Amino acid sequence: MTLITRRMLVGGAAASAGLLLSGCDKLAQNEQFRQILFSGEKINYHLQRALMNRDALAPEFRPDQMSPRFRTNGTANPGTPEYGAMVADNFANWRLKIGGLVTKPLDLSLAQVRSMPARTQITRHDCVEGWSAIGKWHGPTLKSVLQTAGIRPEARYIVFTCADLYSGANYYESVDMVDAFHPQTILAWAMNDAVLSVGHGAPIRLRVERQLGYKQAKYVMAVDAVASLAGIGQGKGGYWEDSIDYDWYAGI
Ligand SMILES: Nc1nc2c(c(=O)[nH]1)N[C@H]1C(S)=C(S)[C@@H](COP(=O)(O)O)O[C@H]1N2
Ligand SMILES: [Mo]
Repeated sequence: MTLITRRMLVGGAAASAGLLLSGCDKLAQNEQFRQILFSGEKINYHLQRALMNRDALAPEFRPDQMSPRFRTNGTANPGTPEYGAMVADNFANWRLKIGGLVTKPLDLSLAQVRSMPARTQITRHDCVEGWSAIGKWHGPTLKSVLQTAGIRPEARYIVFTCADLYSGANYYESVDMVDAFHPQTILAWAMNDAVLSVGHGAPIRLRVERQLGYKQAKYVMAVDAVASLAGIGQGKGGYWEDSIDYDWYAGI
């Protein structure tokens, strides 16, 4: 599969070099072409980076297009005593820690996160398991939070550590700085005009709208800027990437 796809890609790219050079943006926007090109191979990240404008916005929808039902997936409640205690007091003692390669580490209360200037966006969530849903998300941009903390130049990735455990290890995810600073990347504390529910990741979850569902980390407890993903989990940048070899870059 990988070999065939690579051959197809290399052959295709060589054969249509002129086409790629002249109209790669248009081609990359063509849905069928994108599906062939970005069909889940490891090569996908580099190609996608080269061919697509990573700052482009994900489609946003009208309120009447919102899904009547937005299912939960993966963890629907971390179920640990620590998390249970936080739910019991409405996250009054919850703290979001922003650390790693920053000049000014932050320790934010939920009230502080909720008082930051926020973005609202209605987007489609696409899960690899074959379902999608359109929902409304609201929260500060990750960019504004990171700028408050002062990102150091060595930082290359942002790692999100979550409250839920899988076989004793925290669910985690990571993005590069392009996605971290993307205008639609937010730390959502509200969904569909209500405070984020436990099922959907209370009190905050990541929305990184140009990527697939498993990148949308729920129950975020810590946000760390790092120079490398080596030594975090099994080094592949996320729980599913480590455990069942999902692509780290899950661009859509
Ligand atoms: N902490 C955490 N985040 C997670 C998951 C999880 O199990 N734990 N599952 C992921 C997957 S596979 C999907 S599709 C979405 C589901 O988000 P939802 O429950 O709000 O629909 O969350 C993602 N983020
Ligand atoms: Mo998913």
